[in-house]
Amino acid sequence: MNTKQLAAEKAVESIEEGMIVGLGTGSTAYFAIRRIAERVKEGLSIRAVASSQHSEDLAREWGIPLVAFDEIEAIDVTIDGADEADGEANLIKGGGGALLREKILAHHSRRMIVIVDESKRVERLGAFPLPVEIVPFAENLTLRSLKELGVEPQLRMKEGVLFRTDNGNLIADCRFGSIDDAAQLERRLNLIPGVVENGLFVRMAHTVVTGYGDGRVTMQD
Ligand code: DER
Repeated sequence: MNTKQLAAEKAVESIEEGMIVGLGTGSTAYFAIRRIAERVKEGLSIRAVASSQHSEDLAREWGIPLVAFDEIEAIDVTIDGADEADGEANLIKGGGGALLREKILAHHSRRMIVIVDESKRVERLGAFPLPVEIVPFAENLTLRSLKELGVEPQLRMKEGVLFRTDNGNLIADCRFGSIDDAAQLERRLNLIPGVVENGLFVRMAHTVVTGYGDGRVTMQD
């Protein structure tokens, strides 16, 4: 079993009967969704909401019951991956381009469980370029505001064209390098008109599950 699958399947053990479950996005979340579908087939009764069209499609394909957002008050547990996780469970997310919907699910979740392999565990956030979601309107001006923070934002491309999120927005990947104060940076970014959201998840994760190459898996609350 690979390290992402190790972490994912350990996290899915936390799902209980009757829960509303938030489905993350990415290759690690893929294993969690697959294991959730197995448990549903074994009789687990849950309903799910998805953080991306791709994850929603997987849930439908694999038979996980979905529920509309306007039918729920909150999410009991969200299981999602990350690009980086520091010792305080602060995260950089958005490598898969789903950060806005992922952050919405995380915010409304009683418990957010992050699933990573050991390569994602860092002392300090920032080696991974920070994804920033911006609206496709006057984006050159928004990019200029980002540059004033000392970075060279790169609009994300996919198959030779500008990448669009499920929300029709653009992603600017910003190499801040080592981030000293993630909370302050998150606030500064979101104050820029044109910035919709960014990939800093500060004090949002309750549990980090890590899979290691030697077969170990740890769960830190
Ligand atoms: O886009 C995201 O935030 C994803 O969770 C992502 O960053 C983690 O993706 P991975 O599990 O494919 O490494």
